[in-house]
Amino acid sequence: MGNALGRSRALFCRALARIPGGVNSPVRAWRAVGREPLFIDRGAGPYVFDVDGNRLIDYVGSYGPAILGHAHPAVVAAVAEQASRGFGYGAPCEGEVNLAEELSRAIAPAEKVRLMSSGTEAAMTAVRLARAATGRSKILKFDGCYHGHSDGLLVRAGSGGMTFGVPDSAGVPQQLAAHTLVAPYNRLDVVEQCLSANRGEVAAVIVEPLAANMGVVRPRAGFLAGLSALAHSFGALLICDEVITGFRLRYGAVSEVYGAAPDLILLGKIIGGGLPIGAVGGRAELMELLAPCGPVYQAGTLSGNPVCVRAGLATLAALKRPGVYERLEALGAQLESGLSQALAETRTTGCVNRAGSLLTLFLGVSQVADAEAARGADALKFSRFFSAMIEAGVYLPPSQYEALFVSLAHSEADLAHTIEAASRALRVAAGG
Ligand code: KE4
Repeated sequence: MGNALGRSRALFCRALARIPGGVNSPVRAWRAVGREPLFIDRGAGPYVFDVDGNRLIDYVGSYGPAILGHAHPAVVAAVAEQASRGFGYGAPCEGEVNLAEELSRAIAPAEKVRLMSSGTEAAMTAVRLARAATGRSKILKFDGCYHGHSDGLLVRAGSGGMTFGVPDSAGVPQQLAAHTLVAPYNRLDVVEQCLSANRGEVAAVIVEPLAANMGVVRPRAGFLAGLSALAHSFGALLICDEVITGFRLRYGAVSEVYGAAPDLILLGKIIGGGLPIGAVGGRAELMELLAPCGPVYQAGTLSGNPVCVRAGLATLAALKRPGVYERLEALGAQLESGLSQALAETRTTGCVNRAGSLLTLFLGVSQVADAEAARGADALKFSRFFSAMIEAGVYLPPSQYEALFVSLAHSEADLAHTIEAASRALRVAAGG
């Protein structure tokens, strides 16, 4: 990066005076990589520009929503047009119906959909629905999976929970955490033991069908199909959290591709095109437990916001075009291959876990199939690697436990630059 970081530094000082940690979401503080964060001024396609004018190839992508790249003209136009008619009315609007219909068309299990403003709300709502539907209290989640920051799900959580080593947040009463069971990802045997030991008490199993909050970890063959069968055999619902994977790997959900039969599906990020959104989808009999038709209360001032749903609809329209997911797969494969080659050339211990345009470069470990293995990664080496990549104009997620997001706007040349920078950065990280 050519320009000094004066403005970012000054803004961070001001931010620290008024915002806890200087950020509105912990991972943005860059504490895991031991640097002060950059303040971003704007995004355009695959790039972000910091407030000091440095251009970086962006693999954070707002942590998933920017699958088209930043400021896609069709999305900007849809947002501007809707905004010109007001920002929200506290009343239903056509866009909400259009988005709900489109999500139901794309995701068969989502016979009905409730929109809200975040993935956290979606997970909270799904858990409440499952508890109401089954009359049970316990939830089984997986170590390293992240489902937002609602109390009961901040147990052995991924994402920031792993980044900051606080998988069990303060402020969550033990009595509440006791309702949350935790099993290692990809371990059906442990799931069966948990469900047997808590027979008749587990309302739902909640899972990221493809984990992306302990870094990317793929489900083993048969894991999700087996999980569905196990959950249902014990009378529990299956909740698939597709806040990241929904419309990321295909036009729809990934659960069904992996053999899962979810009762409820969580969505977010991409379906809002970068504006605040979350959604729960499921069969009508379950979803109609929600107020005003049923006894499960759930609400939100900005749920289904007209501007947000228009951004989502414009994004989905662009993703529906032929060849989109083949392109994302090809870009992801190019980056995976290049990073793997960089590891080999620099004789660095590490591995690349990828699914489509989602990937994580783990350093210091040769294989990662669950959170315990991910915790064995070399976080110090990753922080050195991250810094060297920033200096080379490549903006990775500032944590070993986040995924890189490749967008449709990234070019082969952007990836080639990234791969070349990674070779150099791996040498720097090794102290070479
Ligand atoms: P939000 O409440 O942040 O909209 O969504 C929570 C959530 C739910 N489920 C999954 C699978 C998620 O990945 C997330 C949020 N993802 C993180 C990144 N790993 C958001 C980044 C942040 O917390 O700043």
